[in-house]
Amino acid sequence: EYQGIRNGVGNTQYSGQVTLTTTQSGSTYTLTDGARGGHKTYNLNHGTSGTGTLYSQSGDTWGNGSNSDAATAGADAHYGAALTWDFYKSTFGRTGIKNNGVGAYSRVHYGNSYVNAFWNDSCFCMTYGDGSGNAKPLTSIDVAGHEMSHGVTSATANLTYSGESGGLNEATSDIMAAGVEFYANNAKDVGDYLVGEKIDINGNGTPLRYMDKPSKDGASKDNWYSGIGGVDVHYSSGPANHFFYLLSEGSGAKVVNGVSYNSPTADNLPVTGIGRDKALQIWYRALSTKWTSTTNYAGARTGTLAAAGELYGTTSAEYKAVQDAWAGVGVGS
Ligand code: ASN
Ligand code: ZN
Repeated sequence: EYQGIRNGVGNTQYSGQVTLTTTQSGSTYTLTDGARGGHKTYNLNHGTSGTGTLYSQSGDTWGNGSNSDAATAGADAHYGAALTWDFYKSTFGRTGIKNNGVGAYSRVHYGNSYVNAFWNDSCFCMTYGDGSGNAKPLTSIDVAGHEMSHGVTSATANLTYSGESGGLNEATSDIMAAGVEFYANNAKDVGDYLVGEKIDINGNGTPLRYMDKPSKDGASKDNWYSGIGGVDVHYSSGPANHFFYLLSEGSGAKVVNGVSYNSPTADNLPVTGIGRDKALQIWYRALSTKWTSTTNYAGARTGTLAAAGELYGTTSAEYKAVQDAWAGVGVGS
């Protein structure tokens, strides 16, 4: 019987109609991505353990764009995983989370009314809740990119998930999530420096996090201070997210893809952005070749400066922008 890689159709909740890479085996199709290390997508059907069941059906069109069809979340998760794979491959030449060509797997419909998503190194898998109340399913592009990037961080610097290194770990996931969302270039979910804006977790349309001015969420820190290691890693990520925004777009007011930002600096000095593509290269090079599990904010600064020096030279505008952006968030001199 025929067996092979297919281009199916996904009717997603967040990205509209997209192509999904699937696998046909005889008359059955599954959400198995043979073009991306065999990444599979499973339906937990409200369970909280094991894999549930691999999405499997007789046709190759998945979901109806809303949560009324259990395959819609599967389509979004499968698409998000493919985008994340493609982003890392095309941006950094990284093939898979461990850079070994091997896919992971996603699980959707975790538990009941679960308003979160998470990566787990033990199962090497991603899990998404359905949300609750105002909060929609957690299967948006940026959440997929955020969670899978936790796996990349584990496989590289392995930043310990507490203290300042934990904030850098979280920021890495937010930064790469923004990278994935811009890379996707999807008109229904445009690239932005916001995290989780499609989930509506607050019920008023605001995102989970803002990279231009992290304190807009009411809890994240804009700038480094002695003692920031004592706050939740999703808030101590603030200075690093802010650094990345400043390095990419510069300080002050700016509109990107129709979204308005206004990024202040701790030292009230301006930062001239070098563009997101270069900022991503600097961050990834530091993550994958400079940092270790105990890297703190001071170490993040020296690591990104070393990376910028190698990529662009120590007398470059890029190197100076890294210095200025860290000073702009209160790190170093
Ligand atoms: N969604 C959360 C995160 O990836 C789960 C957690 O708290 N680790 O940050
Ligand atoms: Zn995270």
